[in-house]
Amino acid sequence: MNKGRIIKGVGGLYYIAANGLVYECSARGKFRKDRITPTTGDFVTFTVLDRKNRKGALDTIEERKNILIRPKVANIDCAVITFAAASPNINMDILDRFLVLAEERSIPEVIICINKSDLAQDKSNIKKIYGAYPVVFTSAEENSGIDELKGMLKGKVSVFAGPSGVGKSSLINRIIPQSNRQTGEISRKIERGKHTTRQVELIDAGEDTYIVDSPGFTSLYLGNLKPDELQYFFREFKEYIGKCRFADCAHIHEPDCAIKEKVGKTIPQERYDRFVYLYNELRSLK
Ligand SMILES: Nc1nc2c(ncn2[C@@H]2O[C@H](COP(=O)(O)OP(=O)(O)OP(=O)(O)O)[C@@H](O)[C@H]2O)c(=O)[nH]1
Ligand SMILES: [Mg+2]
Ligand SMILES: [Zn+2]
Repeated sequence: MNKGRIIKGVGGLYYIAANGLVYECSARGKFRKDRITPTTGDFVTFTVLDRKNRKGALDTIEERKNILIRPKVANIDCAVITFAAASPNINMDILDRFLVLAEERSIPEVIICINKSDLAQDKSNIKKIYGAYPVVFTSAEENSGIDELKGMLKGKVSVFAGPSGVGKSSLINRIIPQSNRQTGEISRKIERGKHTTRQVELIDAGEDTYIVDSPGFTSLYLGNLKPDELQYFFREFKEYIGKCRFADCAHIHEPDCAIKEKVGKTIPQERYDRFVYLYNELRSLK
């Protein structure tokens, strides 16, 4: 029995990386019976059936620590939420929603990456507002900030996510030159023409480091979230939750609210305002 990790799945075959080699494996029938679909990122055990041609059979899947739906990938260590300093401009609404989703999905690390820093200075105070997260400025065009970003991803599985055209694939090409990701308008045209599910792949960056590219999105819905859960997904609130006068404090209008007391101090006003906005949105959806 061997241990490995699924790096991609194509037409019922799974490519499993183990000890520096990749094995092509078919899944044994029991997964279908248990309604478990092997997913990119899964830690698995498998049996080698043909050592020379590196073929095998997938036996078991370890319990997942987290899973994303789009792109469908499991056991992520890090999400790199990518925006452009300009063209397109930073969309704070999408940024805030994505941060909430990343926390809700239990992704241990979240990095905010502002690409295209060759086009504009940061006028958005990103570092001040989002000080709870590491922020890195890059230019895939000028090859700046790439080493810093690469250093932050070492030894992890990281998913690049963010709006279309911000330079996710361009950054991945800089970090892993041999990855040859499609970039620019061509990639989007091809994408729109496709109706099949996209292939999700862990791209090997060496040294136990993997990167997942994903197609851009234009909006994000927090659909299934309950309004009262939202507070747990604002990292800035964490140490104050449970310290309000009322145990069920919503941190909106209540007196002696430990969160509101910190707004403008350790909790940036902008983040609190966004919490109130999203809280009201979730309530109106109920
Ligand atoms: N000026 C400048 N342009 C960049 C930079 N990075 C990427 N671009 C350009 O921006 C365009 C979009 O880049 P992509 O890498 O395809 O963007 P993406 O985020 O992968 O887009 P989707 O795959 O559609 O989600 C391309 O024309 C790139 O050449 C940068 O740092 N500076
Ligand atoms: Mg892309
Ligand atoms: Zn409160």
